[in-house]
Amino acid sequence: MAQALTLVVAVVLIGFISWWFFGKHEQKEVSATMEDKNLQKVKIVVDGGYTPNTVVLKKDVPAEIVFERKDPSACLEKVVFEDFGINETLPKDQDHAIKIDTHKAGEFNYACGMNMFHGKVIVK
Ligand SMILES: [Cu+2]
Repeated sequence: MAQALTLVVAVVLIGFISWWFFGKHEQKEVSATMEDKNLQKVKIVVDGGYTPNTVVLKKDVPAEIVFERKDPSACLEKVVFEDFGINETLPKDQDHAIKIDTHKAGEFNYACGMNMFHGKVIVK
């Protein structure tokens, strides 16, 4: 009986670990949409991480990333784009737009204030 229980616990644990590594952290990539001729926008929901965590912006078109933070933790309160010198506090349950410079193509990482959760902006 104890053995069976151990087995069940092991299976559940393995399931949880694979979900943690392969499920939650799957790379989702979303392209910004044109709001008007001169603005592209993409929304990222902040809730236990960033969804989507990778966004694609068109080069040389002014861009805004709109963060909506649903997560109450202080961990995700800040978002940091090191390459752009951006370090902003995200108000909870509100849309917060951050302008991104798209003059340079490349991949730019962003993270929470403690560098625990990560995302990526691709400009191309
Ligand atoms: Cu954090």
